[in-house]
Amino acid sequence: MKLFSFWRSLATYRVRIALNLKGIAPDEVIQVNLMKGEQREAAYRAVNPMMAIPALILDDGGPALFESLAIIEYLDETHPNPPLLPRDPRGRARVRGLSQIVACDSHPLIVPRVREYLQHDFAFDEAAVHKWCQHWHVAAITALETHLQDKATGRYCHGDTVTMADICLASQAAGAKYYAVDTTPFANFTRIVNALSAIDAFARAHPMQQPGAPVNL
Ligand SMILES: N[C@@H](CCC(=O)N[C@@H](CS)C(=O)NCC(=O)O)C(=O)O
Repeated sequence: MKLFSFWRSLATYRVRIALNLKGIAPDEVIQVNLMKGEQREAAYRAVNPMMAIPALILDDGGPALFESLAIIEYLDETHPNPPLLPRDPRGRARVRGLSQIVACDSHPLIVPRVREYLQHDFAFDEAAVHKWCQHWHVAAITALETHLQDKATGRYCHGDTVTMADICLASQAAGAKYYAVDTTPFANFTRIVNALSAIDAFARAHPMQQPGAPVNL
C-alpha cells in the first residue's frame, strides 16, 4: 500500500487518522510537496488527475483510490473494526453529513489551487487570502457547532465512539489553526477536538507530527 501525503494536507490527515484507527501502516508514504506544486507534475497527475492528495495505491497495484471520504469508507468496508459509521441509516446520514460539511463544503474553498487562483487571477494579497480562509472556516465551524448541540452528540460527534465525522472535525480544527481562527466560542467543537487530540491514532496523524512539518506554524 502506498499513500501520497504531505504534512500540511488536511485531506491526507483524514486518511492518516483512518489508517491509524484501523491499524494499517502503508508500506510507503510518498511525499507530494504542495508548496512546490508537485501535485501538478505529470507523474502525480497520472496518479490523481485532480492533482490533489491523498491518493492510495492498494496492494493489487490497480488505479489509486482518491478523495479522502471515499478512501475512508473503503477502509471501513474492508477493515470493519473499529467501525467509522454507525449501524443505523439515520446515524450514517448524520455522520456523512457532518463529514461532508468539512470535506465538501468548507475544505475545497481553502486548498492551494483556490488560494493561488485568488492571488494570481484576482490580485488577492496574503492578508486577503488569510481573511478568505478564516471566513470559510468560521462558516463551517458555526454550522458544525449548531449540529453538535443535537442530542445525538456524545463524547464525540455522534455518540461515544469515534466516527468519520470526528476524523473530519479534527481536520477542520487543524485547518483553523493554520489561519489563527479562534475556536473557543464553539464549545462543543472545542470539547470534542480536545478529546480527539488525546487519542493516539489522531495524535500520530497530526500534520505537525509529519516529516517536513515546521516546528511552529
Ligand atoms: N476533496 C478532496 C480534497 C483533496 C485536496 O484538495 N487536497 C489538497 C490538500 S489538503 C490538495 O492536494 N490540493 C492541491 C491543490 O489545491 O493544488 C479530498 O477530500 O480528498
